[in-house]
Amino acid sequence: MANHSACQNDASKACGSGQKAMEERLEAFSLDNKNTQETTTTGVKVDNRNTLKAGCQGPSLMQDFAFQDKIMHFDHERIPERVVHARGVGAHGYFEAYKDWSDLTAADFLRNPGKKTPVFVRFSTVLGSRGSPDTVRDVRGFATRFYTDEGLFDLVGNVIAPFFVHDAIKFPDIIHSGKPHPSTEVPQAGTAHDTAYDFFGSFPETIHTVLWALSGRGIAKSLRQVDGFGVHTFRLINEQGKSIFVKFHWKPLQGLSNLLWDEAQKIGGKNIDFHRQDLYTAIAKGDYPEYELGVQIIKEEDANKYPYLLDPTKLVPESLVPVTPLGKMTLNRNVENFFAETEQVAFCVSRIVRGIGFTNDSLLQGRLFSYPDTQINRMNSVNNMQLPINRPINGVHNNQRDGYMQTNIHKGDVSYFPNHLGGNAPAIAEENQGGYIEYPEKIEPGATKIREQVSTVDDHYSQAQLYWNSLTVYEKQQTVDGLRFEVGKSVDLGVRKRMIDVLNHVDNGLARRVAAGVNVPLPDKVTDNSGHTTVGLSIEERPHPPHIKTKTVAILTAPGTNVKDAKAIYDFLKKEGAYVEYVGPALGDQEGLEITQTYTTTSSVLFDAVYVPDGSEAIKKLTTKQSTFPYGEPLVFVMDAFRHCKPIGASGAGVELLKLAKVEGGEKDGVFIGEQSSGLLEGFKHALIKQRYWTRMALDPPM
Ligand code: HDD
Repeated sequence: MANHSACQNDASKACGSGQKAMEERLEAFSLDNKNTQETTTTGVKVDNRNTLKAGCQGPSLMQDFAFQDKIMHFDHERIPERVVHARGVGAHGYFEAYKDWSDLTAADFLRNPGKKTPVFVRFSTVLGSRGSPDTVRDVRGFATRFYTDEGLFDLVGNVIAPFFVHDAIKFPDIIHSGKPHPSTEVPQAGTAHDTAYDFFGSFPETIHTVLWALSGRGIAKSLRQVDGFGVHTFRLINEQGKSIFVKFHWKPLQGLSNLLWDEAQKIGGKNIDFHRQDLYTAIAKGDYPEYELGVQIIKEEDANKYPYLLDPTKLVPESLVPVTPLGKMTLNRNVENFFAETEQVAFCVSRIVRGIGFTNDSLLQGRLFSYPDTQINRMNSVNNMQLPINRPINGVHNNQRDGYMQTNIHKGDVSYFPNHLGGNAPAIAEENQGGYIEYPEKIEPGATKIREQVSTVDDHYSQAQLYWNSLTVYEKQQTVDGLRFEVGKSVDLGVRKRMIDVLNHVDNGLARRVAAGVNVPLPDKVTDNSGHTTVGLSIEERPHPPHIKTKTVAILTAPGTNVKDAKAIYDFLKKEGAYVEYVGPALGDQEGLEITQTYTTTSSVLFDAVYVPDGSEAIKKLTTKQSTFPYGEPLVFVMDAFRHCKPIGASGAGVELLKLAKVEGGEKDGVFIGEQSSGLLEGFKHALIKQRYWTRMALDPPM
């Protein structure tokens, strides 16, 4: 039986703080059916295998309470999916500050190095519905809840630094334009259609973010390898009441990576849960993902150096304000129950703790209303914060009462303040008694109520240029390819022309390259590209960690594979922490090799690298068209890996397969060939660290 203990209300009293306490609290609500007998929701033991009928073939009886109990609950099992960010995956973990940051903030979780503050993170795509594929091109959400000893702090960010629009009142417009067409509900989970590009082309403040989403940033390879951004400028306020502006950043210690568009689409068919499984697997195997939390700090007196500071369509370049790392988050526990935790977690931008404050960014201000509102719609009650995943760890005391699904039993008759009857409890927490610190921000003197946008928003193009200019040639090519696909899916010529016009204001070369692919006349130059660049934006230039932990490698085999050669590479990679699988024609034991994937169950897009060991009999089988491989699956495996710029290796007779798959090049191109796998181990490992050999990518000829 579940133990709904005293943790329910005052968790701090009953359970203490920290990740252990958080686990115990969730555990207190967990239910296990082991060694029990079936009951109704009222606890009555029943046999509910058959409905109650008047005779075996007779009419069902209204009085069948066991049937009603079961079916009624089933009928109500779903709650509305999130209107955006419906598809997501969550994990638990903890955050630890690197040092005492009291000079910056009064926030407890940033002032106590060594203290582990529990966190829950949910990654998501934006546009798709709950069952949509993980690898669609989209912005991804990166929402983190800190269960601090001073209440919940929800940092609800994205993996892309800027946002499409600067004013929350435009949010329904952009989302409606990106969602499937209302007439047909097609297409699912992406912006490659007319209405999205109609909006982007008509509202050029979106272009900076559109370029991020169309580059590798929109097709993450792994959620363990994405940056996170708070997007808005926030305030930190210290105990002395001094405030600074900050931009929050998460930087993954696993490095950054992205998929190629061809790869992303194929994975979408082969394994729609690609990102979820990647995260679950790494955590289950103890390869805990880590992300560093940092801030760009802008002193209040320097704010006017960055006139776009409160405009979320812009970022503050890291070349001007570097990121100061504050601490590290480790994700170390998978959820026990997807619905209870990942689905019911109710992130709200307005959940903030002392030492952190909002700014006048109008997108942020609008979000403060939208999130609590949407959670009431999803959970059908203002009491959604009483759900186990949503309860603050430090206990809740106030005079709020009642409402749907109230689970607390409040004592006494006093539910107002001030009160003599209850000794004026709960007492007011002044700012100097641990209460939330309201920063006494000055309001613009003589300001009038006005529905107008701030002038920095009018500069749509300089940061779009900054982003474009900061990409490598290969990243630019991926962005052009992405745009050709997406704009090319717009049937309406006017939509395509307007989009090319917007791109032309960023960079004429970019616009001409895309135009050439979507049947729009090549535009003349209308603007000069400033040529400005900044650091931290390119995925390719981000250093990779010097190990191959969690890298996935397929070893292609068939009966006749040289077992010694295959085992040498397998054992080496496994020892180095990679996730290695033997792929063969059938599952199970194959001459001493344990085959865990077949050429039907998997494909090279699901791996980081491919290796073909020696064994002439096996290679004959893998390369000859026969009933086992009617479409030359092993060759396609290697061809795809080559096309997607992944490391490829082969030893002995395995080299023949590479030749037939038209794999060219040597070690500098990521192709490792030798007599025996044991001679290639270190080289192959370094290729895996490098991840991709972009020089294999076909670039546009100069136009
Ligand atoms: Fe939002 C969900 C991120 C602008 C309204 N948003 C949601 C989630 C993330 C973001 C990560 C999913 C949270 C989860 O995992 O449960 N949203 C952002 C970012 C934005 C942004 C980084 C710009 C900086 N959002 C934004 C605006 C509005 C909303 C301007 C409305 C005015 N967002 C919502 C919402 C959602 C949501 C409707 C849907 C489901 C939910 O809240 O829980 O309230």
